[in-house]
Amino acid sequence: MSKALRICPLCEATCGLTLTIDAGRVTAARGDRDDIFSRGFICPKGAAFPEVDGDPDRLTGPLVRENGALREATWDEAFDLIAARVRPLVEEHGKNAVALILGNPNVHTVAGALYPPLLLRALGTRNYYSASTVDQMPKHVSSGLLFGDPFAIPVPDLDRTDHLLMLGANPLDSNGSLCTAPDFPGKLKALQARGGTFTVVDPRRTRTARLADRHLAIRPGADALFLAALVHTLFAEDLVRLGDLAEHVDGVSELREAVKEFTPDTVAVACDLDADVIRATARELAAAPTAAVYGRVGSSTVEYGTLGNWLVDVLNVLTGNLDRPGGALFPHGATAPAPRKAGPGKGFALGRWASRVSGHPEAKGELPLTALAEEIETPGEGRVRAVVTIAANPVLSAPDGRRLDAALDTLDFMVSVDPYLNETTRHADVVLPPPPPSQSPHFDFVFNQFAVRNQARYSPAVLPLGPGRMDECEIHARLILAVSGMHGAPPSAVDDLAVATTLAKAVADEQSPVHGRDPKEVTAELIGDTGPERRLDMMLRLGSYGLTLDALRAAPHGIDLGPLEPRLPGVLKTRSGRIELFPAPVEADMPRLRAALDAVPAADTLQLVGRRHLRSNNSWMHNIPALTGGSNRCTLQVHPDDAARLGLVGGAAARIKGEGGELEAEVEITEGMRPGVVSLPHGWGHDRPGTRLSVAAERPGVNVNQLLDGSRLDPLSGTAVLNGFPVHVSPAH
Ligand SMILES: Nc1nc2c(c(=O)[nH]1)N[C@H]1C(S)=C(S)[C@@H](COP(=O)(O)OP(=O)(O)OC[C@H]3O[C@@H](n4cnc5c(=O)[nH]c(N)nc54)[C@H](O)[C@@H]3O)O[C@H]1N2
Ligand SMILES: Nc1nc2c(c(=O)[nH]1)N[C@H]1C(S)=C(S)[C@@H](COP(=O)(O)OP(=O)(O)OC[C@H]3O[C@@H](n4cnc5c(=O)[nH]c(N)nc54)[C@H](O)[C@@H]3O)O[C@H]1N2
Ligand code: SF4
Ligand SMILES: [Mo]
Repeated sequence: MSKALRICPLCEATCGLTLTIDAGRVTAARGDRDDIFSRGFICPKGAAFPEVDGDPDRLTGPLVRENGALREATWDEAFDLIAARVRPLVEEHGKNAVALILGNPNVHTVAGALYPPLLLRALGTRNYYSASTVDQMPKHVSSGLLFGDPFAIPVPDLDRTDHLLMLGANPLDSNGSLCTAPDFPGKLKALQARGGTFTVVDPRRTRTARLADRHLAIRPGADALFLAALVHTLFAEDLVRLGDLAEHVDGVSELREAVKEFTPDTVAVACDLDADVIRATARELAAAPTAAVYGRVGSSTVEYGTLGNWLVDVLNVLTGNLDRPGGALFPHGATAPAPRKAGPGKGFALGRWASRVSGHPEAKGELPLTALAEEIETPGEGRVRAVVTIAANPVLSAPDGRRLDAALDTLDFMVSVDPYLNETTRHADVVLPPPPPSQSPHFDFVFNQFAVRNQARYSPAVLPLGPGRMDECEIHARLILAVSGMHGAPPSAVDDLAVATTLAKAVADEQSPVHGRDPKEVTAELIGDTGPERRLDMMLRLGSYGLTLDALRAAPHGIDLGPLEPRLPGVLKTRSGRIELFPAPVEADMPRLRAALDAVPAADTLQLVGRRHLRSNNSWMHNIPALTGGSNRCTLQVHPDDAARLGLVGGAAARIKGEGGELEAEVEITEGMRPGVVSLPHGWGHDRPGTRLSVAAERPGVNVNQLLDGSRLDPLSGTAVLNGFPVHVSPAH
């Protein structure tokens, strides 16, 4: 028996785990008390790491389709088939004939951070989709417009703030998102213990809302109106205090004009909040010595997602809290390049191209996931004929899964990099399964950039690759070679090319620590046993902390790089070199928000919102007995008044009807729901044939996204509306 350290890849909190290894298997997981960031915190998902890792339904080797059925194959057979099928398709129908779809776990793997950008470049397709357009794309667009960089996302300084205003987030169940903070619940309690307060805005009385000092049960979809009224109040009551930010901000007076009609009184009906409560919220925010406004999924996947996300940071700016300790700061990850010199940047462009069928503008190079089905179905030049999915299950995670399910069935060719045969990957012609996390190294390229403390931790693989296994980095590298006409070249060629390209730029960059040096000489200094390790080493060396892979290896519990620090104006890449507080695309979307002032949901409909459960993660953890026991979780939560009015009985089935279809789910009556709102979680609906999810199939649940037809989205970001959409509910007979 031995112990090994491993960063948990199961949510954004990135806790350090101590794993027990026995007879070549992981048998137990505990929180690593010496981890410099998570200090021993663990949740039930992390504790179930051994079961997640050892799930017998995980695929053990590649599958290829032959005569309509998937069969086991060798890695060579699998990549030979990809090379033989993809190039001819591209040559005949053009680059856009292949679509790339990236799912959530790519941000939780080394492979997912290092290779998809290269794969996208190799494919050269505009048909690029990801989980971002069912999640946080509004934040990227907002940051792109405000700061010129879609990845410049400020996070609340949880450890030091005096006041937190949190919208559409439930970190007691999700453990936080775009705010990497192991033990988020503990940090909220510590905030209160030091005399601070926090407010939760959520139509449900969540566990987080119950802990909060104030809970505002807003009407779903109304966050942007509420936030606009807070901005209005700051101006009206002379509470705007830019402080040191003043010299970096443009557009304050235009903004003031734009929010003129969004008074607390005018938004009160649409938000269903008392105008005095809105004013009090604004005053509290302004009065706090330091404060941060933070919004997540429930304020992102809504009709006015980009405007809401923009207003969150507008409030951080107007209260002088952006970029100051205790406010909302820009983290600086260990592999982020050294800051550039202040001054005008390239800016952020939206809508550089549009989707073929519906003309949806691109955002950050992506098209809306909700538009994928029509791009496969609709004949004509540029039609999607082949799909590559990596760690994605859009049949359950995107609107109208039945339509996408049917569309995937018509493809000429499909490849999935995924450990499971699930609702999406069952359509693939080739499935390339990565090894379980215990056999993969880990580094949080993405989440370090959203962490509440700057730090760096590296976990080498805790177990050697099992027989017939291929590291996920090698899978990605071989896939890139297979689709780019370099099939058969060594996978190291991909890493070598990535290093050469990066260093060529770095030596020419005056801000880089390797400026002016010979790239060959820098390359020779890189250490690491594998291509991805050398790339990590390179990125650490190009970062600001002078770190190397050796330094990380010598500190198995991590290296603390200190609290977040002010980074303005270095992070700004807008054309003006300043914070553009009222950007043109936002201005153009304001009339839509004005129209919402008078919009109140139809009396005979309910509004549906989602929710998350601590023991689950999107669609892919319903196959783990340790995480799925107990009562049914895929229930429709209903307020007692609505249940009485509609004749719904707890424990009995309800019929839910939406624009995209109908479902039946068990009713759960709870005071925690806002009247007029019902909640059904996502990621369920594991009842399709041809999957290999034996545990999940026993209690399949229903796919909430079938209630949507895919037509509702936030126009600026292409993000699907998954919260606050209309449904009809009745007893099922
Ligand atoms: N246990 C667990 N953890 C997870 C995940 C999981 O599935 N399970 N998923 C991970 C992923 S991919 C993500 S993105 C994060 C998400 O993390 P969070 O953003 O914290 O997501 P949720 O827990 O879904 O909380 C969203 C809240 O928004 C509320 N809401 C719905 N509509 C509205 C609205 O219009 N306005 C407001 N103000 N609130 C609204 C919902 O009631 C819900 O409580 O969690 C991650 N962590
Ligand atoms: N109605 C509604 N819909 C939602 C949401 C909601 O709140 N409400 N939330 C949305 C959000 S925030 C998100 S992020 C999306 C998620 O949408 P997706 O990313 O499409 O869904 P996941 O369930 O996270 O699927 C992850 C896939 O990755 C695979 N996987 C797991 N580990 C690995 C690995 O190490 N390597 C590889 N290659 N694959 C792996 C799993 O088997 C699974 O197939 O769902 C969105 N959909
Ligand atoms: S909070 Fe997230 S990272 Fe931490 S143990 Fe749980 S699932 Fe893993
Ligand atoms: Mo997500």
